[in-house]
Amino acid sequence: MNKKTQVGIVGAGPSGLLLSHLLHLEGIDSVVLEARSRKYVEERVRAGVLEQGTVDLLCNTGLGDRLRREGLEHHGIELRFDGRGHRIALSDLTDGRSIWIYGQREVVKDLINTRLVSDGTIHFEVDDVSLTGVDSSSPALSYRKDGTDHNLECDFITGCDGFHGVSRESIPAGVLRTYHHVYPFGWLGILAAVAPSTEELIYAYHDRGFALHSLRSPEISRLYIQVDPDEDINNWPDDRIWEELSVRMATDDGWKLRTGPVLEKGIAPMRSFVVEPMQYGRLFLAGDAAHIVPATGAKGLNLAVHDVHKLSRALTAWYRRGSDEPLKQYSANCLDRVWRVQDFSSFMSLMLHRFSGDDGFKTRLQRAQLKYVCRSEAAARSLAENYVGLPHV
Ligand code: RFL
Ligand code: PHB
Repeated sequence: MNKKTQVGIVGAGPSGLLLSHLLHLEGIDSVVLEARSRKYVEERVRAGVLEQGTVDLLCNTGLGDRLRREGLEHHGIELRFDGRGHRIALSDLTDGRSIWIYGQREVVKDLINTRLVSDGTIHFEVDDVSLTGVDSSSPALSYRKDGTDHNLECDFITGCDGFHGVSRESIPAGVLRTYHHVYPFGWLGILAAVAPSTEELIYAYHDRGFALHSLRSPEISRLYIQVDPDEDINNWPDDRIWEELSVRMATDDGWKLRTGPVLEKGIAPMRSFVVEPMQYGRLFLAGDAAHIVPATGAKGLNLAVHDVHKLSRALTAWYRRGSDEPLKQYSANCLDRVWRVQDFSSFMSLMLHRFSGDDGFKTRLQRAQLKYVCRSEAAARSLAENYVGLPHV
């Protein structure tokens, strides 16, 4: 079957769905193709921290109702090491800016609902998506749905299909420059049905490795521990995870970690990855399809939101005024922020994780860094402004 749309979007993660929504607000038609089921994308447990700028954009584009009601605004985070906690007062250090705890699941559910209420087209469970003619003025997406082959003619294609997607791979060899760094650790993450043992996020540095206490709601906790990147999840029964978390987060004054039923657990690798440019002909890459940051800075989703905001504006300029300058600038504009965020995420990762084989040199540098960030207002302000999201990069 042959069909047409203005913008063909591959992937119904946060980037693809938000782009489709922003384009709709500008009167631009799009079709989203997603390999997985609606249930799968709505239940995938991932990000939890939204920057101020992400929240502002969602609220200003009609996606703020549930976020304002159920999201939790946070004004600080804790760095915990040597048995003591040190608060970084995010809002005091950044003229009142803050972060919000609102799960990626919820963002995705809100986006899917909003698109479907406005008669938006999202095809879930499509197979064999492939891109053709992206270096011409008539690119197309072919795919199979319920056993039928389809061809979708587009003005533009956007690759919002994450790190493992097909869009980036369809760009001829030699066009993209790839930067890839794999960190020598992964994160074992759990979602647990237990009230958080803390009001603010705790990033804990410990001889046995990094640990993080985050949350999703007053009843649901999200916690992580650093593990080897090739660790087998079967080595980690729930009791062992809770025990390890308690040890790594212990304080001298006897702080207690509440435990509860584990609802979900998994291990994620930590990597930094960027392709340059984020465009080839009429194909534009956004979000994890173009870049990955280690989760220690809580930035991947926020970066994806920034990309598609820029892309929606550039596409709007093309459709409204016939101007292709913003599209030409898209990649360079995004990459400025991508590299700022890579640097911040790398800084947080190198400061907080244990590196095997360290003879003590790295550990001493890490302690010096942690103490500096906690004692110097200038250093704390730098961490805070990056964590809440720099408004103008
Ligand atoms: P996604 O979410 O990977 O969505 C891509 C979608 O494309 C689909 N797809 C295809 N569809 C059709 N055909 C194909 N051939 C396809 N191939 C793939 C996939 O099924 C999927 O639905 O990318 P997107 O939209 O760019 O969004 C990026 C974010 O998901 C990601 O950056 C964040 O989750 C990163 N992240 C965090 N970001 C934050 O801003 N704050 C956080 O607190 C935060 N915590 C995290 C995180 C990522 C983590 N992991 C799992 C690495 C915590 C963790 C543990
Ligand atoms: C999360 O809540 O999933 C989360 C929080 C902070 C991070 C990464 C993930 O740095």
